[in-house]
Parts: sequence; C-alpha cells; structure tokens
Amino acid sequence: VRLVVVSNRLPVVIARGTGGSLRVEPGAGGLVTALRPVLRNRGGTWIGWPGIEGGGEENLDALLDEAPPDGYRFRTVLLTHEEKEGFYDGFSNEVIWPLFHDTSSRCNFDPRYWETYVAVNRKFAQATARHSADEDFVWVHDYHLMGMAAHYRQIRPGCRIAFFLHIPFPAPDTFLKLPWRFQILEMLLAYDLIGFQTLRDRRNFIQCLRTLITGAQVAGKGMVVTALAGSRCARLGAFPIGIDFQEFSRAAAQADVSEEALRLRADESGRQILLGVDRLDYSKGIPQKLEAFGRALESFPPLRGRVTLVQVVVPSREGIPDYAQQKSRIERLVGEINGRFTRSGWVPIHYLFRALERPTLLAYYRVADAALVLPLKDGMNLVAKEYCAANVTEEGALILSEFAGAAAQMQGSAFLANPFDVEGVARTIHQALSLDPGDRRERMRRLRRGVKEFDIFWWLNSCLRAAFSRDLGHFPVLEDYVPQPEGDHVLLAH
Ligand code: ADQ
Repeated sequence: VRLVVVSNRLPVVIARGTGGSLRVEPGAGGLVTALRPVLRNRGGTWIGWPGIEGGGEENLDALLDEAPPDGYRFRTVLLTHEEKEGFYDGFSNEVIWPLFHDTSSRCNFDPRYWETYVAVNRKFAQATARHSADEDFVWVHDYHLMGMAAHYRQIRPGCRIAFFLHIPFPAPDTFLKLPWRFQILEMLLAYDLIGFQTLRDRRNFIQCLRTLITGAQVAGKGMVVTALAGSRCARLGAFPIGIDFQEFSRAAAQADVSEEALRLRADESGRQILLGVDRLDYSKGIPQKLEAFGRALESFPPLRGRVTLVQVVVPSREGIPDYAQQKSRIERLVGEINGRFTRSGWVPIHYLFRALERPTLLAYYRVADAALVLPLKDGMNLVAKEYCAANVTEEGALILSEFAGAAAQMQGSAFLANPFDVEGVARTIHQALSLDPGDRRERMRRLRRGVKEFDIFWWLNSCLRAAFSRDLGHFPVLEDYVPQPEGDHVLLAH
C-alpha cells in the first residue's frame, strides 16, 4: 500500500533559466516540512504543479526523476497560463482565500474562475489516477483542490481519498455568499474524510451542511464524526497541525544559531525585542500590528528607546493587486512610526522584506522577548508554534491573536489579544514586556509542553488513522534507504 499526496504546489519548483534550460529548485515550506516524514523513504508519490507555466513540450517527470527526493517520487500536473490564472490566482486566491478568511468584500466572484477551477480539479484527478493504483491511499491538501475527489471517484469508484483543509472554514453567514456554495459542499462530501484545523472550523462546516443540504445528518462525538447527506457519507475530523518540535528546538540550540542570536542581542543591547514573522497577506494583520505597536509607544512613554520591533515579511502573491497594496500600506506605516519616534541610537521598527535562511529565522525566534502573532484570521499559524519550540531559554512571551487556529490550544499560556483592538493590543504588549520573568518562564514552559506533545507526528498519525485506519508505521520503510540532510526552511508559495 502506498501513500499518494496531492497538493497544488510540489515541494520543488521547476524554473526556466537563461537560454531556456530547466532547473529544479527546492520549494520547501510549512506543508513540505509537515508531509516529508510521511513520504520520506516509503516509496510514495507527491503530485502537484511544479510552478512553471506550460512545460508540456519537455518531460518534467523524467527531469525530476534524475534527482529523486528522499525515497519517494514527484509527478507533475501541468497548467497553461489561462488555467493558472483562473484556477490559482482567480478562484483559489481571489474567491476562496478571502471568503474563508472572512474578508468577502475582497472576493471577485467571476464565473469564469469557477469553470477553470472545476476543469483543473478534474485535471488533478486524472493525473492522480494515472500515477496511482486502486489500493493506494490518496491524501489531498488544501482549498485549491476541494473538488478533486468528485472527479477521482468517477475514475476509481472504490478509492480511498482524504482531504485536509489548512485554512479556516467560515461560518454560514459568510459561506452562503459563495455563488457555488452547494457545489463546493457536495464536492467536499465526495472525500472519505475531511480534516479541519480546529473544532470551530468543523462546527462551521456542519452548520453550513445543515443549512444548505436538506436531510443532512451528523452522527457521533469526539475527534471524528460522520456526516450523512444523500448517498454520501464522509467523516469529519479536527486535527490541529503541529511542527517537528524536536527538530526545531535541536536546531535552535546549535552553535551557529546561538552565535547569531548573541549578535542580534548585542545590536539591541539593553532593549527588549518584539518579533513579527508573516507572509505578505492581508489575513496576517500586519498593518494593524504596526499601528498597535505605534500606539504602545505613544501610550507608554517608558517603552520609547527600550523596545524594538523586528517585523519580517515574506514576499507572496505579489502579482495580485490586493497584495501589492498591502505592501505599500505596511511600508507607509513603518515610515510613519519610525519617522515619529526614531531618536539617536534607536530605530523602533526594523523591517525586513524577504525570506530568511533557517538559522537566521531561528536566531530571531531565540532572541525575541515576545513574538507578536496577530493574524485577523488564520487556519493555525505555525510561526506561533515555531517561536515556542525555538525558545530554548524559555524566557519569551507569545502574544497571540484570538483568531488564529493556534489560540484554541495555546490560550491558557499565551497572551491572547484581539488584533482589531489597537488599544487592547498596545496594553497587551506593555503587559507581556513588563511581566515578572518567573511568570513568563512558567507560561513558556507550558506552551512548549503543548507544542511538543501535539507535534507533527501526532498530527500525521491522527489524520492517517482517521482517514485510512493506518498510522505512519504501516507505510514500510524502504530497505536501501540512505537519509538525506534536512533541506533549508523556505516559505511555501500558496
Ligand atoms: P501560512 O499562511 O503560510 O500557512 P503559517 O502557518 O504561519 O502560515 O506558516 C508559515 C511558514 O513559513 C512557517 O513555517 C514559517 O517558518 C515560514 N516562514 C515565515 N516567515 C519566514 C521567513 N521570513 N523566512 C523563512 N520562512 C518563513 C497555511 C495556513 C496556516 C497554517 C499552515 C499549515 O494559512 O494557518 O498554519 O498553512 O497548515
């Protein structure tokens, strides 16, 4: 039995160099780090788009086979320019992403996007059927591919196919705005299992089901329940995604990271450091966070000259107008706040617009006195968990949005804040920075215990058991396996 993982993007990117030659580059990130242990050395297949438009004239699968990853193989789904625009930029990122993050005013419900979305989901189903066998387990990831099982089942009626939604599922008031609301629900019900990040997301899905599908019923209690609608029966689970805690805390304790952390600390000697690390996205609440930091400097004058905010923004989806605007807004706010408060020897906001190498990211996590993780809405938010895992000295504080999926697990020990409440966040910043070190340590210890217990292996095993009654141990390790070094930690483009 093999596992076949399907996601919009492959964990590698094929790029065309000068002269038209092709090269394969790592495209690792959250999803990749999460899924690598399932596939590594188990002879499975990962199917996805390699990030290049067209490419039909070359044999990309053969190119990828030349440098096979860790004991599994890649198979590509090729998209034309029009397909990429309608399916990825259009339906996925201008309809589903804003709607599911509660910003329906940003949605562009263009009917042509929908047609392309359905057609590309069919294309993914056909490619998956070509590269898998009847008995394989197919595990599909994220909102780009909600419609894949419906097509796949037509080709393979007896298949076993599961889905995990990495982003939130909206409440009925929001979901009902979607012109294709019935179709999306019906498509999702073609999966054997639908995994959500939190119980709230699953509750929202069940409420939408009850509102829209006459006679829909939900049976059972606990981590996995069963939805019955017409002839379909799908299981629904809530599995908060985690990180590889051991790997993060081990890497954070290494000498190169410790040295870099010391250098960063020396640059800010005598000051406290606040850290924000976010992909460029309006759902991450970066402008609101900057405003709250400015408000904290205004309302609590002793913070001036005593605290620095390092805000890292990772470039993402810059071709979409909303994202370009978001970037300008962030840069204007950084300029305004720095213009107002900077004084000799102190610049309040250090703004980095780029992806960081993993040791640098870890050094920032280690040195920060508090992390500001304040998305307006987020499926989970791995930065919150990575910060805790990397905080090996246990001196840091986590300031976390109530609207991050991670809040459900971390609310007891993080400083929860409403990112829409500028004054409230400013007060929380002040409170977290002035807390007694013993209390901070106690909170961080509890946070780290939780991140360690519910780590990525817990998540993988919970999902695999619920979907296929298997855990990782059932996918046998290949005998001639030689482990490869861990790749660099780079953000996955959605
Ligand atoms: P994202 O929206 O991308 O993921 P997040 O969960 O925060 O958000 O993951 C971002 C990843 O990128 C983290 O692993 C982080 O380390 C990395 N990263 C961030 N900034 C970086 C930088 N400057 N340099 C290098 N790497 C950086 C989606 C959902 C989330 C959900 C995840 C996983 O939107 O809600 O938690 O999938 O399910």
